[in-house]
Amino acid sequence: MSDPLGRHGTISRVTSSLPGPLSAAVARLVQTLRPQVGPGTAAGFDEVLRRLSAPLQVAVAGRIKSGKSTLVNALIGRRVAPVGVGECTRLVTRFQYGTVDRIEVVGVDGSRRVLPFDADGMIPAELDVDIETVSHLEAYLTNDVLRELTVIDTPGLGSLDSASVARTEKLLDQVSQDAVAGAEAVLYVFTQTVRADDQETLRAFTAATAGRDAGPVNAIAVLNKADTIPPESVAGSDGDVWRAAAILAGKQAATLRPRVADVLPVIGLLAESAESGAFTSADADALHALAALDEASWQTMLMSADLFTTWECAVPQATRSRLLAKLDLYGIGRAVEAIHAEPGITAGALRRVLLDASGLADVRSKLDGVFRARADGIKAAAALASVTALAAGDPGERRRVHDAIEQLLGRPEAHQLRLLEALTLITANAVTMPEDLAEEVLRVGSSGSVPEQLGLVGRPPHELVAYALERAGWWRSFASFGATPAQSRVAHVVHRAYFLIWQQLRGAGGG
Ligand SMILES: Nc1nc2c(ncn2[C@@H]2O[C@H](COP(=O)(O)OP(=O)(O)OP(=O)(O)O)[C@@H](O)[C@H]2O)c(=O)[nH]1
Ligand SMILES: [Mg+2]
Repeated sequence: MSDPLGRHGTISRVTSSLPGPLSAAVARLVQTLRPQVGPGTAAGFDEVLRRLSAPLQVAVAGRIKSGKSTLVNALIGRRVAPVGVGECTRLVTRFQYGTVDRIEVVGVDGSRRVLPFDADGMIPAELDVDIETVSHLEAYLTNDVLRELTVIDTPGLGSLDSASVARTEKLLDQVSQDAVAGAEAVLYVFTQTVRADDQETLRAFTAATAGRDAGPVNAIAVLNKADTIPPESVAGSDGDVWRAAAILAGKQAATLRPRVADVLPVIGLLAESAESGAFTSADADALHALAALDEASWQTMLMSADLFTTWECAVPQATRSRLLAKLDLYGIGRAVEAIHAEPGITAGALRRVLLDASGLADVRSKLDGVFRARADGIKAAAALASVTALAAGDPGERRRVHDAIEQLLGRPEAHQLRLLEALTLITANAVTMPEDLAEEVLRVGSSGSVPEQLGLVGRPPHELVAYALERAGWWRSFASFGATPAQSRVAHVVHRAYFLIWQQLRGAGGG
């Protein structure tokens, strides 16, 4: 059955483009409720419906100059987001799929004006209008990545000396909350050290975007600019930059979990240059010329960017500056190493080496695994949160929405949404649990694969069945004895999750 959560065809116009059955069920709920609410709430509902059928919206967030726009370009595979300086880096830009490439400047008054790309095909760094009158930019691109993800590039959050959530929210207010309000997932960009207040920023940002907290289901972080980490500063790195980055990323993940699913090291600059066509055969030729230098000169040049550009050598300084801007020292070093290992290497193969060195492939597969694969649940949960918020002002509407949602969540097929809700309560610390139990809830709630949910990957089916049943029983007794009322609500949800898993496994012939 293509529509497992309800009647066929009732909202086929909307469901045809929905990411899955949970979103379809929520869309149906919203449509059923729509005639029963006032015009203001109804308009909000229409927006929720529109968002449900749009691609998953991922905001790229982080501190100022952490490399967010560079990473956006790498992901889209085109240098289109302005990088470095210019007023457009202070604006929210939404990159979405469109059949004709275009940029629109959206005014705070809702007006829209088409803006031409600059000569390099990028969003111009400066607008010829008063920036105060601009809400955000919308870029439509014919691009396969954007068919399934809308990417929202955000201006960097400044340093928050007092870790004040209120200030962060104010900052976001200035840069148009509207444009990021639809974000359903977050890709958080860090550089070398997670400062204590970054956790606050993460919380503030997600609170101000989706109106929900970030968690392992809808947030991923990257440790960007991995190439700039001095490996000697990281114990266990053996002088290797990438190993140092992996170690730091692992530590950050431990600090940030469960607010993010994972922290992955990446070199956004290399990824951008390799993926966007910025790395040219002329660049490859210049690298070949550098590879021919004597070893002593070469080692000296690699010591700093200044030495690299000013040292006497046959390659013109302007060419060296260009390489530095595209690859930085680490990328240049890696490319020259590759040429030494294989003198006949082609420009295409060299680009491949740089792409592999960037770590982008892992980021992409994480995005796929965490966001795309779960877009249905993420979008449905975000929509329910929006609907609840929209109806909160009117007691009658609030009750009707609440009852309808309860009815929906009571159905076995929609239980995943209840689980996502429980997960959010725990990651946001709204309900505290002993650590091992919290871990278990996270495991059950943040994966779509039964063996992963049970923590029994690779085990035989009968073990899975027995374990699901045992844990179902355990959580039921915990819910009744020993749990606080808040814990008990979560425990009932977890109990039912195990029970449904057990039923599903038995149905599949596992027991
Ligand atoms: N070495 C190195 N430089 C990088 C990397 N990623 C980005 N950069 C550089 O960092 C600078 C800032 O990059 P942006 O992408 O503009 O950063 P941003 O976070 O979008 O900045 P704002 O939007 O102004 O907050 C640029 O000069 C990039 O070339 C990286 O992985 N390694
Ligand atoms: Mg930027």
